[in-house]
Amino acid sequence: MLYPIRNAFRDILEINSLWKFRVDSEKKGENEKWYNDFESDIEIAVPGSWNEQLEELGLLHYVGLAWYSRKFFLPTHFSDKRIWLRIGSADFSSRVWVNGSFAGESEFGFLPNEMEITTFARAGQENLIVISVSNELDDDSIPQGITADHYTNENRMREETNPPTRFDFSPFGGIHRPVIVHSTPATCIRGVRVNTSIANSLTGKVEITAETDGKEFDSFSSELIDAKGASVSRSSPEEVALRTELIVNDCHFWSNDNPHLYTLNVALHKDGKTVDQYSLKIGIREVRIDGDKLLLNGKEVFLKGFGKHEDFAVIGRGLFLPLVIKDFELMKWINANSFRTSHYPYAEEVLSYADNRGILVISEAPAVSLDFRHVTPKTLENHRQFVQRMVERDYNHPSVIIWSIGNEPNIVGDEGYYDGSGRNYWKEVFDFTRSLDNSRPITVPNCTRAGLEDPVFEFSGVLSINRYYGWYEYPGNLKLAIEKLELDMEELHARYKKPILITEFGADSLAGSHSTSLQMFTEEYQAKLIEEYIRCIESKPYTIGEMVWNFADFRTPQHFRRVVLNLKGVFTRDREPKLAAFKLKELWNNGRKVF
Ligand code: GCB
Repeated sequence: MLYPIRNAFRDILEINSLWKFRVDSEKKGENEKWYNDFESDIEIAVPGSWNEQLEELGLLHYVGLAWYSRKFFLPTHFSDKRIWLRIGSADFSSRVWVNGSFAGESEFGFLPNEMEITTFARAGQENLIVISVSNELDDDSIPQGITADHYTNENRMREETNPPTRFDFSPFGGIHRPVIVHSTPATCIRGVRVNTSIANSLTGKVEITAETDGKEFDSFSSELIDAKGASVSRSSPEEVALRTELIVNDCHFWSNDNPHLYTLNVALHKDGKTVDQYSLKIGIREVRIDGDKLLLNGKEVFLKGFGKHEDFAVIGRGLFLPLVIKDFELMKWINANSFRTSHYPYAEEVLSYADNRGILVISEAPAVSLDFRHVTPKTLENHRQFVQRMVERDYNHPSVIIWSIGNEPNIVGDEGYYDGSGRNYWKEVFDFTRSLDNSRPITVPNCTRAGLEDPVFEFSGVLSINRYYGWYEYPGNLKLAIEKLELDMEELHARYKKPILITEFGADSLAGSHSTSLQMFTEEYQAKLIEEYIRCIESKPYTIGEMVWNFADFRTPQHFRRVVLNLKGVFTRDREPKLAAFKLKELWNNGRKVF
């Protein structure tokens, strides 16, 4: 799936800003044909979640259906083109109508919903887009949903959150990423996949595969352009196959220290004329696990970073570019080199920026806290489809070095998970992911409750663990916490002989709260816990990284253990540094291991 671009053959029109909005808690909109437009005097900004924007209308914790509508003028020059509509993400599911005709739907939040609208759209006229968005989830969806009844029936009332979720982040609803109408020629490039490798220390290899729609072409070409605009390698335009290999001499490989990007131009030709062209930035690099090491271009890399969230005041989960810039500046400031897109794929704009800035990314599918007592064949099917779409979307980003295809399965600690059903499930999802991409390691972070018997370890290339000793277990007791952490790491490594990544560890701290003793919730306790974890993690030769939970405080569903936000951020929600941020900056100085 390609990000829309503008060039001599393609155009884009962003349909963001203010949309008309209406809540449909009774789900009557389709019967009443709201897709032909509906009455409302409420407006909402796109991208952005409805929760905090429209809190005063009672939407802070709203889970249900809502409708968006927007009129827009489609320029006349779109008339001889194919026209597409792409919603960067509408969470968690959406249905779309253009000028009253049903155009498409998606059950996959956090990913683009793209559809062809050539037959519905009217160039040179005003058009109407209506989108219904729901943030409801169920047993079949990825992530899975939960209801208040589940908690009661399972006698887990003390775990109940409001709204009920299986995860610890707000189930924000809304259109969260840009809505773009774009055009392509009748015969067009619809997919490009790039595999890069190092032929020798001076030479890079780029294998390109393209997918097209339409038959009106007789050749395909590709060309790599360097930062100065000079051509560094090109295929012969006679190439009919949609597959080609380019060799780059004097190659500048992409790495976190030197995130060198080339522009790849691919084109279709007919009778000697170009009929479509697509361009994207690529980085030439190789990722590999060798024994207990993670290698980038053959050199060991140790991940120092965070689990993050797409979360900010008012805009909620909406893409907010100033925040993307700020977060990357803060990651550079603190000497981090990586982050995990916990617990869902982030906006493509974020990944492109990571490519530019040389920040390494673990891209995650939102199969968070799967409860195997409620997993259905449809859950598995949705999980596979989700991974397929995520891999397709993010494949070409050099920054993406690891796939995480879930997080903390069996957080409820159910025995049934170990009877082979959990293993079969994960085998299938891992095998499937590997069949889509065998160039990157695949992992699933494990939680303490699922234990070291968790079947995800058998299939993971990197063993990822989330540990909260010193917080949820052994609160306030850092000595015991570190002993437990060390035991887990040693046993895990002895059993599986694979590298270990600590994908989560941390403590809540209330900015401004201090103590001279070890006292939970103070900035000192958070900083000390992080420092002790890092000392232990870095003392082990088989660890490949440490990711602090979390980069910034973030909003969660209501629960007695959360004071509005999860406070494990080393930055506050508005990005002010806590004590732990200064500690990390010092510990991560120059990207060297300090212990
Ligand atoms: C976890 C989860 C994460 C939570 C975190 C916490 O294990 O993966 O989503 O936010 O713990 O703070 O409890």
